[in-house]
Amino acid sequence: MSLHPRSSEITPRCLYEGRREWMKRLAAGALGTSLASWAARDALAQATALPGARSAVPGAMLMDKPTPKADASSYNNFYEFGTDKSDPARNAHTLKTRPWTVAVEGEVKKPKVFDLDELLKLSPMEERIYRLRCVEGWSMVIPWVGYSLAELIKRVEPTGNAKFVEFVTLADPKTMPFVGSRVLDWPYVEGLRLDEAVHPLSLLSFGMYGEVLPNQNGAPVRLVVPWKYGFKSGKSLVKIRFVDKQPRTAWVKAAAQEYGFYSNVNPKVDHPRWSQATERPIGDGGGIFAKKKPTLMFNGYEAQVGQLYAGMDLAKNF
Ligand SMILES: Nc1nc2c(c(=O)[nH]1)N[C@H]1C(S)=C(S)[C@@H](COP(=O)(O)O)O[C@H]1N2
Ligand SMILES: [Mo]
Repeated sequence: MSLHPRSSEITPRCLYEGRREWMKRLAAGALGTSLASWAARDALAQATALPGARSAVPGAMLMDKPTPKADASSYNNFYEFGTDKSDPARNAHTLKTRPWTVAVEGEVKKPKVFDLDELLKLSPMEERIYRLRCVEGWSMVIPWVGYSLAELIKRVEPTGNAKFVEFVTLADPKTMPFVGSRVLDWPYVEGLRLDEAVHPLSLLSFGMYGEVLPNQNGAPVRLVVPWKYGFKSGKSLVKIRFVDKQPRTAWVKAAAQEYGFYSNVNPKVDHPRWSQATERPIGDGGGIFAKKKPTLMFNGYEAQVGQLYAGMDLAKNF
């Protein structure tokens, strides 16, 4: 018998014998060295749990069946790690998510650099089942864990000059292989109007499926703005800046005629190169043959956010 069983050999036995039985067996047996690494791995697995209480925010608990976790963590957009959907899952293990700080600054009375542990304790964790709809036409339903961004915003007290909020992703060429490539102007910057940012549905997220975020989904902290196209939800945030002018976001800089500042999900306003009327749910083996379904105004969150855009021409302010 090998002293170093691969995890592919351990896992099935674990499953049919029960983990506890198997751990006892390992402890009693002659597998000392592999026990140490297995125990370390087990501790790591436990450290990733991040439960959240069912959210009471109106609209936060979508009734749709969640996308399988394996799909949500292997089909990603995170250009810092490559432009292929499978690149982030393959490459993002190099991202170092601790220690981690988020600087909250600009037009606020109480600017502050928050340590990740402080942020994790700032407000109770909630689970929210949101649809995330990519501008490319695919969508997922994900149980996120986090709390309203408004909880953080009220701590720093925006001044009267704060009209917009800028969200800045880490840009570390040593751990992010595509930072330095010319696909986008780094760091990745996104932005919201202040009233959008303080809307209770705007989620500062630390986890999904009851666990801390996988790196490829934007660990250790990201935004999820469910009524906007996916790219508005910046990942791996290191800075949140309150400003008086509409920020120049990474996608506006890359192609302003294709990706507007607002980017609200809208089936009636097409992308210049394709329709936005339908979407393809990812997962359940559907792949590229999955049946398309109609895209909903504001991604289905119209009752909650529609009034933010009253009187605006959404074809012009796309
Ligand atoms: N920093 C950063 N954030 C990002 C992106 C990115 O490339 N870099 N891609 C965006 C896009 S286009 C989408 S659709 C979502 C995807 O999130 P997910 O991989 O967790 O589903 O992340 C958004 N946030
Ligand atoms: Mo996207």
